[in-house]
Amino acid sequence: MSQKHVLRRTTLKALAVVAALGFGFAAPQAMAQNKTVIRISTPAVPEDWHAKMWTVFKDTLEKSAPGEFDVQIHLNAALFKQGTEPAAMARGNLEMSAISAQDISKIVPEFSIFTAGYIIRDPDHQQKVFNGPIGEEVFKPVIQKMEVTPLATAYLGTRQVMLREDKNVTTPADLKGIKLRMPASKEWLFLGEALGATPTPLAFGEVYLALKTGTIDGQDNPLPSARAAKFYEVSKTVVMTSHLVDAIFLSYSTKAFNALKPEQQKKVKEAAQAAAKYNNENRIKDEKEIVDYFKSQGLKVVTPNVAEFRKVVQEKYQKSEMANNWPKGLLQRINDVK
Ligand code: KDO
Repeated sequence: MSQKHVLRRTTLKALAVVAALGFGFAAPQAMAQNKTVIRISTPAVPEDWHAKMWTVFKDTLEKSAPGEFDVQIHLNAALFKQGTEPAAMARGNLEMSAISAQDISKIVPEFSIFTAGYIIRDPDHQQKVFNGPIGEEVFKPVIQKMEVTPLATAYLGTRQVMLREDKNVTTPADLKGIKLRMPASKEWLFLGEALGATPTPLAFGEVYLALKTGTIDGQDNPLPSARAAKFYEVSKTVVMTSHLVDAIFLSYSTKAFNALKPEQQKKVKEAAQAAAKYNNENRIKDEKEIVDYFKSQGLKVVTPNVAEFRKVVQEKYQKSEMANNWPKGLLQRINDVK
């Protein structure tokens, strides 16, 4: 073979490699460009139902809208710190998250009615309230003022108090002086105070260590979340206060949602509802069996005087500044939902 020939073949080979490489890089980029990216951030730990539900969301959407979306799930508050998700969504840095009533109340004060203890009776009551006319009405200012669009209501569970020491608790008076960790916002801290404790703000991800070292005396969470985050390993008592039938709202950045085609909006909403349904069913089932699990782990499970807790907590809320923001008649309407 002549030198000229060898050179030509080498050049052709090199061109082929460059072309292949070029394609290699270009193809995924083009794919990503065609897909709408949905970034999801949540402080939920992987074993918890409201973390797993996002995989249901992703799978459902992949089936109903194949190749249209690139759903990216970030657990453990790895992308955004707990409580900062709504602002990130409003700025367009995040498409989805499951936000709390406490997050919403910061911008929509009338929503604080749903942060009050002993208002929502049970998961069924919660779903009826948020999926009915009340939900439609209270979500309107959320969409307008917060620029996030709630798509489905997930039952986070019924919150119970857990303590690192062995203690008998009957009434709120027994929680006096207890450093009870609450998420860091004034609505959460008020709930801790209403329960009779000394509320201490801390992010969810820091609770395990704080219980272990004794920086805090206890925390409140639904029991499935306490199991998923292994809080039972560093607790001795569960007090079944059942003080908050908690919800989180699977929400989409309004700007990003409005940029979707109507049929995509419908599919995204359906996927969010499928995710919430998966979470709700599993969590409700879990809550029925979980007390036995905690007992098997050596924890003492105490049933306090719930009627007394309810009375004390409700009185504190009724007298609070927060209650001034509650729309007239809404409490009665919530109570009337059967
Ligand atoms: C918590 O920090 O106690 C809490 O239960 C508050 C909820 O609103 C929600 O943020 C939840 O944590 C996280 O999703 C972790 O389970």
